[in-house]
Amino acid sequence: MARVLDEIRSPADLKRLDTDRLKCLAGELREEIVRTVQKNGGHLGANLGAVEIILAVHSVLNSPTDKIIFDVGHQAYAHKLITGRLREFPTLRQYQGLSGFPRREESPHDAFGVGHAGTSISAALGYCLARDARGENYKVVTITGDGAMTAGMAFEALNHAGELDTDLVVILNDNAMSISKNVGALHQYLTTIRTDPAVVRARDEIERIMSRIPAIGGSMMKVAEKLAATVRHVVVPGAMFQDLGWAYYGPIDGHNIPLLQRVLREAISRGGPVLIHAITQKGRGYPPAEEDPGRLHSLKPPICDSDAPFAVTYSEVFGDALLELAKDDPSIVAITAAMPEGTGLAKFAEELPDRFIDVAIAEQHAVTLAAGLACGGQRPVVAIYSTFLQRAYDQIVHDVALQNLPVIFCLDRAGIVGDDGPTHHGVLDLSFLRTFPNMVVMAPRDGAALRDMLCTALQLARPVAIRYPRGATAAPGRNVKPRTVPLGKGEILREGNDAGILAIGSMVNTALSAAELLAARGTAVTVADARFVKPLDEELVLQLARLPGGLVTVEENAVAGGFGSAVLELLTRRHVPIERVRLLGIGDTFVEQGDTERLHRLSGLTAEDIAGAVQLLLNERPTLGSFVAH
Ligand SMILES: Cc1ncc(C[n+]2csc(CCOP(=O)(O)OP(=O)(O)O)c2C)c(N)n1
Repeated sequence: MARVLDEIRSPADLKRLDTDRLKCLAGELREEIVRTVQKNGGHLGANLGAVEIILAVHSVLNSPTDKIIFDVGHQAYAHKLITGRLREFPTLRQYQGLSGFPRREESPHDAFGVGHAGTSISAALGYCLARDARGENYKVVTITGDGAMTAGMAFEALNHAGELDTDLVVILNDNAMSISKNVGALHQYLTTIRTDPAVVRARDEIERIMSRIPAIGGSMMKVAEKLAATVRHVVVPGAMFQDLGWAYYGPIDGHNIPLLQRVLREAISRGGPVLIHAITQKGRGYPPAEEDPGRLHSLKPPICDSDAPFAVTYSEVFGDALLELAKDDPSIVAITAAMPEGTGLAKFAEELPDRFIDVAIAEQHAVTLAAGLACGGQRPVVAIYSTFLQRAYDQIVHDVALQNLPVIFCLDRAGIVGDDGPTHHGVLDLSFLRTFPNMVVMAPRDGAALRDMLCTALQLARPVAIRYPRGATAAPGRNVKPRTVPLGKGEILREGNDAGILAIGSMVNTALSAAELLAARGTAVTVADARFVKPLDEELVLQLARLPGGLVTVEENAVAGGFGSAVLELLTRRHVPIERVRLLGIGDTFVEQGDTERLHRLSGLTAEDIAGAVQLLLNERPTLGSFVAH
């Protein structure tokens, strides 16, 4: 049977569809999303829950003239499917395929690029102010999750917009879930609105009134006034949004398309900042995701063989090690910003709930909270993905490093993460962390080293960052006790007299493979695991730089300001010539999405690339200033 979806070339086509056809389209969109995510991996629950909101918004607005701005953006698959990207949808999250998030370069309908949470209202307000200043006349609507609403930026934007007289509609897509269950007082507040019997009665009344509003016509305003009075009577007193200067409509059923359309039209005609509180169900329409929305938040692409020999992930090693250490040290506190599962802390949360803190999507707060905890005598361990810690740059500088506080940062997903793409690769952390005075920066080459580094960090009375990649590692031996690593000491793993390879973290094993390739070609290299980016093992660096063929540094981080740059700084400080030094790492570019193996290849980070760099060094005659930081 012909699908409605196949008739939708652009959102303008939605305007021809009646409610029944829109409902049918919602079902087809869900089927398309489930089918593609099962094949390619990707975000499932949030996308399924946002289908009706997206259809309602697109059928009322005129995108791309009107601007629809997503938060986080992993709810936008239905939006992609109805904005001319149906044919390309099978390429979702693949190399050179459709992004899993809105991207401005992908479509004029993607009004703002996203991936990190909490940006929608700020970006939308920027659009509104630009529109007003330029005398333009388009509408701006955000689709903002209840999780995203816990981010500091969302509060900052609510605060700002609430005192401006600009037309902006925020649809709060409230499914009571972040990735896992949402947390915090705002979440409690929204839950009260959702479940308080008086509010539920008011909501039913609103829906009854709204269902009587004609699509067009003069009585609309009157009915709307009655609606507003009802809302004010029951919901608004003390309502946070109203107190901040926003008109508040809701809560309404976020799966009821005609109701959403009517409330949105009313919100637009009202003017000023308006928040529509829409209740949705994460995973809607796909029973496994409805039953376990946390687990089916996202799916991984089908397992690739290279993962097979490994039983554990770095996240698991970290979570298990911290739990064991915390059992012996009652001052240890684990902190996450809405990622208990992703960071491997779920077991810790279960076994030591009093020493586990989930601050919601509030990375900046997490860091300064940790600083306060450290001042109060606790040992905070902050587990945040590398890419999301970028948010908390100043908190690390000003609140932790400047006061030399013993806060431990555990940065998961450091390096190239794969199909989530440029918003999620964690390739800048070494560059920024190593510039902070007092900070120790380490990167383990495997799970056992991660445990050792965690143990080491707890011995140090200063800020420490440990960064490790996404994915699997060999399980550290159960009976092997973690050891402390001497501060600022690397480790030589293989000796050879021709040249040196100094690698850090995830690149150490690749460097060892490069040494094998070189050995087969008759070249003997020394391979060392630097372990520390800061403080650097000066002796080791000098020793390797003096090998006749020179030295190649390798890191899964930007070359600019990264580990190799630190090595160059050291060598120039010690007046060692640097013309026989090569830096391998991520170039001055945002790495695209794709499978990690391909992205490593494209970034020049394979064993063959490292071996090639060594060989080039050996073949080249040294010329002054010939080092390449690509
Ligand atoms: C700054 C930041 N921190 C953490 C994340 C990881 N993350 C992705 S989605 C998500 C939950 C978002 O919840 P919500 O906004 O309610 O959207 P939903 O998935 O429920 O639609 C989190 C924590 C992120 N994307 N950005």
